[in-house]
Amino acid sequence: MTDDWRQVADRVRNWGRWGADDQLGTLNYITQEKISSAARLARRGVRFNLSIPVDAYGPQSAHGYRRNPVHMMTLDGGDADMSRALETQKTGGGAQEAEIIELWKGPMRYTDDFIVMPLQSGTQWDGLAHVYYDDRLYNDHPAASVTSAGAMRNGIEHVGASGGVMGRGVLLDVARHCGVRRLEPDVAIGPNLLDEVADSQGVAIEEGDILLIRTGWWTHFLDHRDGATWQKAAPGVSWKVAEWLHERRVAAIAADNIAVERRTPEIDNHVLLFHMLTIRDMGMTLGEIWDLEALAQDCAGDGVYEFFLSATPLLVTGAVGSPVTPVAIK
Ligand code: UVW
Repeated sequence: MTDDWRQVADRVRNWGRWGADDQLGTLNYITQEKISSAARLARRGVRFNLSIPVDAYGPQSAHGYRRNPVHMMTLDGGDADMSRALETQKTGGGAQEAEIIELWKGPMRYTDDFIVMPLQSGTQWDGLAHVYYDDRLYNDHPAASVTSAGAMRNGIEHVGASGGVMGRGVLLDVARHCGVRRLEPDVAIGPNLLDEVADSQGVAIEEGDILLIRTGWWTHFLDHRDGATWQKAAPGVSWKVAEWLHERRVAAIAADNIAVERRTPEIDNHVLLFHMLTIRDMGMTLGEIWDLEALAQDCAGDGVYEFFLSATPLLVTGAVGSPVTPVAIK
């Protein structure tokens, strides 16, 4: 039934659950106690950086409004003589030019750079202002509260300002459980399969967990460097997993694909249904394009699928998402 999902939406909707002013959603499940017990999961002190590289060679190529990051130098090692050049040229640059000349009078030299990137281009969190339907965002705010000056409600900065995202991370390695390097294109992972993977890994999902789902799909990008196919054919979770997460009071979910969920719609004309239910109804942030390969290898080696996870977004005021460098510590 094409409208079944609306009944699920009614059941999983968390609006008002943490108050009318709440802008954190299911991250509220991560309590102080949860963080303190999660810290004890860093037993061996081994770290796994779950970010893909931030550079021009990432997976963005499917649509024009998302490009790979552009990194540019504003001062490089060849600029060592800049103060002399500025003094000679007398370009009339005013106070700023005078300051540069002053800074470079002694032997100290430095380099500087900047980056231009869509916040959604690489390893990221989708914030609670990122997705809406029927004109409403999480906690019943109008879509128009995301203005040309940024999100007036549900901006990603509230996540960072709250202390950030950290706690017990649990990896469900679906690809390994299915005995494949990566799932086939367009596979939808349902709740039963997630239960099966958790059982076979001997790990229980607890309230406040940050769940990482490995489809193995990142290896498709590494093998082919074809962002368009990687995005469009991505396997991922089924929209039915939203209610499963809701029942378990999971705090957040992330995956090694473009959208956590299967990219092609399971119901005609309902693209990104899981996004609608999780971000807009439940108030759950989604982590996308995470590289779970090295972590998964280690978990398969020692059979331990839980760890301390730290993944705090940037405090970009009014942003609807943020790049992140998630780190898992076992
Ligand atoms: C959409 O595709 C709408 O967003 P994202 O890829 O950030 O989940």
